[in-house]
Amino acid sequence: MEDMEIDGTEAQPYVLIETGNLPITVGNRPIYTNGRYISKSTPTPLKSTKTGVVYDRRMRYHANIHEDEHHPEDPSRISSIQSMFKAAGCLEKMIPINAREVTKDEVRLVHTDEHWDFVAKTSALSEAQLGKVADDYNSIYVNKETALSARLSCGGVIELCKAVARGDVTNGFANVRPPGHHAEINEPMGFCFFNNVAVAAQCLKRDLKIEKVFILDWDIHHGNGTQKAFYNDPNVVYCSIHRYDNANFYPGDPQAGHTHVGNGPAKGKTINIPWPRPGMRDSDYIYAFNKVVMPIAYEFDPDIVIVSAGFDAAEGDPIGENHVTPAAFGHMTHMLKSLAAGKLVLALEGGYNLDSISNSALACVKVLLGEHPAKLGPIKPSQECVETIYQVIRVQSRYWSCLKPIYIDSAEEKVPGKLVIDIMDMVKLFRTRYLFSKLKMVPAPLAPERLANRFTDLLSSLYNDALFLLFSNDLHCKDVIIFFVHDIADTCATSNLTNLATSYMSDSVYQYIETIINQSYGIVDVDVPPPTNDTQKTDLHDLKDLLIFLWDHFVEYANPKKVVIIGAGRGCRSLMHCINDRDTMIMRFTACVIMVPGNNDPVPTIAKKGDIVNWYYENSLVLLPENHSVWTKKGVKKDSGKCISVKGLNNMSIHDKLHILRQDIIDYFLQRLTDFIPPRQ
Ligand code: OKP
Ligand code: ZN
Repeated sequence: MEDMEIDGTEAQPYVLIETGNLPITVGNRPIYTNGRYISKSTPTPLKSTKTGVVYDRRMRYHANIHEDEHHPEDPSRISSIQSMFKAAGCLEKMIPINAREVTKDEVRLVHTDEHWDFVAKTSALSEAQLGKVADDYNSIYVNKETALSARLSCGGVIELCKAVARGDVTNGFANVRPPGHHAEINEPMGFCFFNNVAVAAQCLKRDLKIEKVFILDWDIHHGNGTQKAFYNDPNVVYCSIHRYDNANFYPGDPQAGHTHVGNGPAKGKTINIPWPRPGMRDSDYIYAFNKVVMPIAYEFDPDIVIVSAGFDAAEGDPIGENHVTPAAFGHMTHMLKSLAAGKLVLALEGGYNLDSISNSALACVKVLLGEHPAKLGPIKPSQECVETIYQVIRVQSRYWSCLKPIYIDSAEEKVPGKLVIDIMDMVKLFRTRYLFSKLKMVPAPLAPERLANRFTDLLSSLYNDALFLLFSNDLHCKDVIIFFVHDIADTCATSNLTNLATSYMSDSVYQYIETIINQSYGIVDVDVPPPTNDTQKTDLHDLKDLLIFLWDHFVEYANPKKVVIIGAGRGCRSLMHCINDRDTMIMRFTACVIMVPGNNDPVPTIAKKGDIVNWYYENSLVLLPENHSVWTKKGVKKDSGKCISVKGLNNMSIHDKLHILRQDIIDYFLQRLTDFIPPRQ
């Protein structure tokens, strides 16, 4: 019966083979005839992995014409990587794939005709003209060989991608330069001429009928060119992890922010993971992979994965200032290998420390060849990482169902009859109830009619959604009011809430509130939400207006004898605006100001001249970690207040700092309150 079925459905010849006890399978079922198994004539051996490598020394010809000044995008980048492959014994295990010059026809899949002509013509220019061309564009240099090198770099990536797509090799590494991901449709930029990866992806679609391409860009810089090339293309995902610094890091464009997600049918097919500061580590990258990159990649289910593999996020890179180790690059490669049946291409982009890029590239290639990645320590993402990923998931969960169970954010998801609550809302709700029952705190009594018109919008968005205000319920009969502006309880940041049984909420702010209430002081407590989008600056501006409003209508209006102002984290900046704006009244009533700024926030300063500067210096306490950037300056100016360097605060979250500093802060303001002589009323 079984035989019949097989013979009837399959045209290939079968042979009978002696099998002993081996279970031979055909079409997933062992076939048995007369004591022997039957199988296809060529029993296919387990397919072994083949790894391709592209290298051509002519890509070294593109070099800076000013030989005396060293340029980071140096020819020796690719030769030192290649020597490393050789020295480690990897080169002989890889299959060389020849680079060839990209054709105009291929380049035109991404770039304009003019761009092709422009690059081609550079080889005929004089030295002076070459220098001028370089000056005309954003961060490039050109020599007579640039066009050749750029064409080989792009053609090399195409050839490797095609070899992988066809199955000639399983995966591979394109050791190429100049890089490509900044190259725009019509101009070179950021050391790049042709967008190697973008052109290769288009070639795969056109020539090999590949449908879906996943591009992961782990270069420290955002690949503006690649993002643009596929911004409307639903079949190509562009996912980039990059240093952003609020659009201050190269290429310095808000397009690299997490709210840029693609257009039209391609919404969600651009995924930006923008780090807000330098110094990101293995844990941050692995966390981004675990939470965003891999879930989306599985859901997208690509036919091939191409990595814009710059190594300028590596430990030791002079430009990137991140700390990714070879082990983490190996792990990221390993994870990506699990997609697209292993079809994976790594194409070099940036990376400017020769040792770092060689070691990192080697770690990747070893994994491509089948080695296991080296061990990594436990994954402890930084607070900035968790906040960034939270924002990315909030935005991307509209387009990727794999992210939805974690954060359900948009109104249309709140199906009637289904109970769906944002975790942040739960935390706020809990705090409201807890603080109410324990300490008789009440949510801000901000009835809309009491608000000037301009705050109605602000509060309906902030108050209900993110900003969180609590007041002690009898503010108007308090002699002392504490005006406390701090970051929202960053509970969820440490417990990722993947397992509720082992997740805890701890709230260092609570300890302060408890002390304040026990002293029967009044409190106006403002929880500043994490920034929610690229317009952080506007948010803070609004917050400043709100703080001034709270000062006028609650603190000053309650007519206390003494006030203490405490700012922590993001709140410090807006609080300082408020102090600058209400300086006269604040000087009259305030016994002291305590500031605990965030690690990467500048120390807020008094903007005015005159009395307020001296007053602030004498009546403030600004608590900073020893490694805060303010200490690298010559002397801290008076307008920054009384800055104190505190041991043991380095790199600590606001939450932990408040916890550790609690006794000192409380002792300080209690003492100041005792010493303060209120103005006669
Ligand atoms: C290329 B790749 C100008 C700085 C210019 C250019 C960096 C290009 C990086 N103020 N920096 O993405 O590594
Ligand atoms: Zn880069």
